[in-house]
Amino acid sequence: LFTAVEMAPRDPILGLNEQFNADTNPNKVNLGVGVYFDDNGKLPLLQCVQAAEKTMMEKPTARGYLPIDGIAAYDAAVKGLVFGADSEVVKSGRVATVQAIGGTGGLKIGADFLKKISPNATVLISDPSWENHRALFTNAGFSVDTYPYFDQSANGGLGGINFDGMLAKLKAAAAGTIVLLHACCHNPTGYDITPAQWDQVIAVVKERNLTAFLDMAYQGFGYGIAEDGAVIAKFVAAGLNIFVSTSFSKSFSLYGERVGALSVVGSTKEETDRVLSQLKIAIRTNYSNPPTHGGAIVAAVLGNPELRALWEKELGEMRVRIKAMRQKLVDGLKAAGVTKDMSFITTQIGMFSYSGLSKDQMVRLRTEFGVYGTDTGRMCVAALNSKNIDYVCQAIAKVI
Ligand code: PLP
Ligand code: TYF
Repeated sequence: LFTAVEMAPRDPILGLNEQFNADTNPNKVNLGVGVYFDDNGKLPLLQCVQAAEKTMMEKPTARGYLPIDGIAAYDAAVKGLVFGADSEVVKSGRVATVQAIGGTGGLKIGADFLKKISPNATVLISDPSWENHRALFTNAGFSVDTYPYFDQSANGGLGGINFDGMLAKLKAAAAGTIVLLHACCHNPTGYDITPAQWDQVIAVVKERNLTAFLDMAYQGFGYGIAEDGAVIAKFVAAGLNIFVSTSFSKSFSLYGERVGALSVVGSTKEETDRVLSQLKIAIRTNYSNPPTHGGAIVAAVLGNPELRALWEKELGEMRVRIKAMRQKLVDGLKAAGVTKDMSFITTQIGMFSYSGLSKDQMVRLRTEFGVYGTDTGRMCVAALNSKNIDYVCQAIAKVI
């Protein structure tokens, strides 16, 4: 049965983790995987999460099956975060939100539903994108192509967004094409388009009758919850039927709990109810219904004004710390003798920086210094801290 089974390639990012764990260099630094660590290099357990769990443990509940679409209070809270609780689109019942197994689960449920209603559509992802985007939509049966996004030759070789190329590709796309967009904090580059550029993208999506699928894995890591959500409101204001996947892996530091969601905007409540019924079929045929614990934590935090304020404070601290590390990286590289202008690192946003380093340089960083980033030059700046920053700057300076 298995004689012809080929060995699958390792996930390039998760594979790096294994290599990092096996590295005996005492100074090693993992800037590979997109995970936020605090200034002590520890994965945080947020206070708001601890408080919610404490209350939950004081009144333990039995673990029956959840509804197929998850905890109702959770889904309502997601709608509030993504669209605004008082928004017309939510109040009129035009948003179908289902709890999902992480942001990945939200993408997969959306992909399976789309395959049913638009079986021949092509999916366009950014070049480059989170590699799982391609794999996931390919696995759901779509052919996946890319739109230009990052251009290393832009800004005199420092790198930047090829917006003209992106827009031209979208303009040339066939009606019905599914366009996967990073709502904020683009992974892997760290470059987001401007609000004015979003307006142009939205105009093309509308004019060409494309289907926008917004991946929102980092809401709150750009400029704030509401600020990062503003792009969604723009799509809604344009009257578009959109898909939005949400992840709380990073924003609640709940990676292993697998808490996410998918939201779909319909044209009327009646249409949205039909869409919801189909999303439930997709869930049922994948894993029946979601797990309880992570969703219950997020619902408890978002449903309690004090805990919600605490969460926004803690999320804000993560955001501010990442920005401070970006500045320290720029300053540290300069102090370490790098003459190239690296200030683009502070114009990038979110957890990642496309550093512009070559594959050879990234391999040297890893093998000679134990500093792990991806071969593409991506570094997770959210894993830098006041203890490892100098070492990382020295190492980068030596390979540049
Ligand atoms: N989308 C993007 C752009 C991501 O970077 C990630 C990161 O993990 C995900 C989706 C998946 O999120 P989750 O871990 O919640 O499945
Ligand atoms: O891009 C990252 O590093 C994160 C984590 O298959 C991740 O999004 C990486 C690879 C993967 C799943 C999650």
